[in-house]
Amino acid sequence: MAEYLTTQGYEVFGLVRGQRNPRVRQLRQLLGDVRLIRGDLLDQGSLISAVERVQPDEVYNLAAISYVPMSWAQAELTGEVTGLGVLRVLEAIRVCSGISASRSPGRGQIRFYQASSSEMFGMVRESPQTEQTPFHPRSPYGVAKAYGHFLTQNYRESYGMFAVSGILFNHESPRRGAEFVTRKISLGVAKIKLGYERQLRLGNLSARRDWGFAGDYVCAMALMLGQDEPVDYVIGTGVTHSVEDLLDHAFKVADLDWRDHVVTDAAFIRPAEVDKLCADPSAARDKIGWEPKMTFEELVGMMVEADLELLSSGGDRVADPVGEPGGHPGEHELANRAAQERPVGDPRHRTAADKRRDAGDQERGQQ
Ligand code: F7E
Repeated sequence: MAEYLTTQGYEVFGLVRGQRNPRVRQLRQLLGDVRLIRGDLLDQGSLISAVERVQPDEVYNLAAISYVPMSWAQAELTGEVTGLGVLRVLEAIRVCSGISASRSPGRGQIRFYQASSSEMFGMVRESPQTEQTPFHPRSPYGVAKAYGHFLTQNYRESYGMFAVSGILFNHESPRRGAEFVTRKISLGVAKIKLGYERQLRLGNLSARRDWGFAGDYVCAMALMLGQDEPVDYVIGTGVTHSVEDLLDHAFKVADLDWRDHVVTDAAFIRPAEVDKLCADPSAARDKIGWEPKMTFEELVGMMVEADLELLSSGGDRVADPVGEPGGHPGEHELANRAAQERPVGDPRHRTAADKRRDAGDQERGQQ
């Protein structure tokens, strides 16, 4: 997002939380032009100071605990950051702009964008999902996003603020964190192809998602803030694929067959799953002229190629170039817990190739 806004001539400020945040160095390498200021979604005062200091024309709230399984492990924190964090940003804008129930914003008001999520649709009432589809979130993350969504709408209606939500479906790129399934698979393919690993352990392979390219989606966010009226839009491709489809494409890019390497592991099955999501982005196309450019196949190809290149060139940060090495602690904690609970020799650890090898061993043993 910051990269796109910089190319559009914006002066971009990024909020950084904590002391010695390990992402700062990586951010500076990637986006030298972005000016970093301190602030935390858990701290109202810091947000007011940040808005006062920067005096922004536009505020994009993309911050969240965004890894869905983490939201069960730390449900309260997810509510605080992903849900109440939206309230704190809106309040900072409202207070700094001097808006109250009796005083509406004037011209040149700060425009606010909230990153709402297709996870709010959860157990879907209809397919594809539009701006009118009711929400039925299936995780603490989805519930927190629904709170932020309705609050953004409420500040628009209560105070006349230019506040909009983009209901974005899964958006991916080679910069995606290694805990999310697209990147986990592209990295997995690269590691297997280059001989670092033989297996890739995944959860529910039949889940279906509407996966698009993040680079296309950032244009939609900026477009939404550039309109005369604040309106919420669904942003997605309108095409859905299963995790199995994703595996098919990703492994084919490296001339591999996923059935030889993928193990289903109960550690990655969620307490409540969102089975299928598919966007109807026709309102965004008709009203603001937004359309995705990159296809699913191109996206998967790009991600696998990027990870093959990263690992072949000795990239030591194999997990996440803009995140924490080793992926998300939440995922590893869940995986480790399940692995500890599982007996040694559990068949869920075995790939199709392992089973074929075992069958061969058995046959040889019997001869
Ligand atoms: O899972 C299944 C998993 O973690 C996609 C976030 O950006 O998009 C993202 O949420 C699907 C799920 O993304 C593994 O069960 C199978 O059905 O990549 P994901 P997500 O949960 O859809 C929405 C729009 C957001 O707002 C979120 O912030 O893939 N799956 N096996 C797996 N998923 C993961 N992570 N790891 C697996 O091993």
